Amino acid sequence: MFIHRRRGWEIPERLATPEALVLGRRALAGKAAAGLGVIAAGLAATPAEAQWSIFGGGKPAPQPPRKALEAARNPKYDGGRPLSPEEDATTYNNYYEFGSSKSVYGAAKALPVEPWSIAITGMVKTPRSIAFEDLMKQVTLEERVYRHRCVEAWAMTVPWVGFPLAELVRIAEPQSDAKYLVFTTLADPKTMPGLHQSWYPWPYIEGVTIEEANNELAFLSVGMYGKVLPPQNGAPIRLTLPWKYGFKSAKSIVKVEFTDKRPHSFWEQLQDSEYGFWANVNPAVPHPRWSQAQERLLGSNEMVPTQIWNGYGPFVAGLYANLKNERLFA
Ligand SMILES: Nc1nc2c(c(=O)[nH]1)N[C@H]1C(S)=C(S)[C@@H](COP(=O)(O)O)O[C@H]1N2
Ligand SMILES: [Mo]
Repeated sequence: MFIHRRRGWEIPERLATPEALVLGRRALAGKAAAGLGVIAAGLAATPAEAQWSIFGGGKPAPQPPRKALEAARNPKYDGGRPLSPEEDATTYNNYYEFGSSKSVYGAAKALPVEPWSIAITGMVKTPRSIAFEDLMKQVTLEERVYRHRCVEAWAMTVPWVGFPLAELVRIAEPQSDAKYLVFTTLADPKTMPGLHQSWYPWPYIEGVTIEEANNELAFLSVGMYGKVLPPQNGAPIRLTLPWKYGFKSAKSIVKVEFTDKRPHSFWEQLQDSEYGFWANVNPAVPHPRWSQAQERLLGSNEMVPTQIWNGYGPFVAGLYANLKNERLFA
C-alpha cells in the first residue's frame, strides 16, 4: 500500500495515460511500462495536494474572468451527484494540442477563438462554412449537468451550456445516405506546441454515427458554469458525449463532415487496441493497462464505482442493441 502510494507521488499521472504508450515505445524500459497498472492504482489513492504537487506544485493559478453565458437549466439532466469545483474542472485538463500534462490551462490561453467558423462538409445539401455567431443565432441554449468519465479513470460533473448535436444535424441537412459525423478540431502550429510532437496523428479527429448524433444526450457545449468555455476546456465549441469515454468529446471544433465511411479517430490511429471507435463507458471492460471499475472524482478525490454507459443506459443502450459484433466498450 505504502509503496503504491509513493510510486504514485513520484510518477506523473500522465504515465498512466495514453501518452505513456508513446513514451513507452520510445523511452521507458519494459520494466517501468509493466508497472503502469500499479502506478495508476496508486495515484488514484493520492490526496489532492499530492496530485497537484506532481504537476508543478501548489494550487493552480487563478483563472481569468470569463463572459457570462447563462441559460435555463434543463432539469432532466441533473448530473446525479454534486458538481465538481469549477476550479478543478478548468485547471485539470486533457488538451494534447497544448501539451500532455494536466496543467495546460496556461498554455491554452493562446487559443485563437475569434473569429471562429465551422465548416460543414461532405454529404450535406449545401457544403458551407458557418460563423460561430451565426450558428448561435440558430440554436436555443440550455444548461445540462452531465457526468464526464475520462478513460484514465478520473471523472467530473459539470454544468454545460450548449445545444443538442441533433440541432447541428438539422442545420447541416445531411443526405439520406450519410452515416457518420466526423469532427476535426483546430490544429494551429503557431499557438499549439503539442502539434510539434510529430508522432501524434494530428489533427485531432473524432466521429459518431448519425443515430448517436441524433440521440438526445449528444450535446455541443459553448459554456460551462454559467460562462463561456475557457480555452482549455475546448472554446468556443466542443462535443459533450457523457456516455462515452472523454476522448470522444472533441474540443475546439472547426469542421463537421458527413460521410458514409467510419472515421479512424485520433486515438484509434495512435493505438486502436486501447481506444476504439465506440468507446462507451463500461466498468466491466478494463483498459489493457488499468481497471475501469472505479473513478476518481475531481475535487474530492473520492473513488466511486463506474457505471455502464456512465449511468446513461436508459438514454443510449438502445442505440447499440443490434451491434453484436462490434467492440462497443473500449
Ligand atoms: N482537441 C482535443 N479534444 C479533446 C482532447 C484533446 O487532447 N484535444 N482530449 C479529450 C479527453 S481525453 C478528455 S478526457 C476531454 C477532457 O475535457 P476537459 O478538459 O474539459 O475535462 O477532452 C477530450 N477532447
Ligand atoms: Mo480523457
